[in-house]
Amino acid sequence: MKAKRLAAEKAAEKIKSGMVVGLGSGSTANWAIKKIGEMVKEGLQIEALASSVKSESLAKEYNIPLRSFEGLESIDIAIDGADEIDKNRNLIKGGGGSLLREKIIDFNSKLFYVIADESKLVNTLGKFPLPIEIIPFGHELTLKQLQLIGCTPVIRKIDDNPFISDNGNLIADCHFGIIKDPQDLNERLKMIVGVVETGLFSSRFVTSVFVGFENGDVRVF
Ligand code: A5P
Repeated sequence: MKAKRLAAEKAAEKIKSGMVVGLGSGSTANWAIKKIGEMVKEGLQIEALASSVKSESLAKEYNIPLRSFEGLESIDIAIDGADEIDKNRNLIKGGGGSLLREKIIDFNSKLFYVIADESKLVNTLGKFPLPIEIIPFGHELTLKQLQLIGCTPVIRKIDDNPFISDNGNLIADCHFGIIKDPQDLNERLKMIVGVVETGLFSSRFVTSVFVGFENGDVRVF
């Protein structure tokens, strides 16, 4: 808890007036949204884009000015959590099911800061099942294709009902085991008809990772 908050607040301090800010999703990103809300209250002037319905309502609660994508020139900074971060800064995201909107925002941002506690650091991605957003139509066939690529996909459920993303899609949690080449796997998954997006976020788009520790340290790499 403390570690997530420390990382989130340190990254939020990078935001300057005049910036267009991408708000992440999840418990760590929520700390960033809260901090940004405090900064706005103290006079920070920004416009924000939310990566999920939940983040949008939290931003509204903290009076963070939101904007639409219409006429948007660029996003200056995005701050978002992760489920796994490898030593090269490749990520697995989507534990909360918001991976598609997060990816659109994070990958289109000039600066992308990842925030996490130390529990998210791994040598190699893959212990956390990879979330993949898939179209509901014919999803049984899409799952078969995912199996052929080498994973055991499980349709995410909430109280025995399928979890439905903000975009009306399903999430397949895919157990691959160790992911040796995230870039290659992402490309192969994106070739499957019915796959909308994967939770593999390439290090190429990551500016820095802020890792919080329970002893109060924040490491940036
Ligand atoms: C949301 O879909 C995810 O990508 C989150 O960013 C990720 O699951 C991290 O969540 P926590 O900050 O709650 O651990």
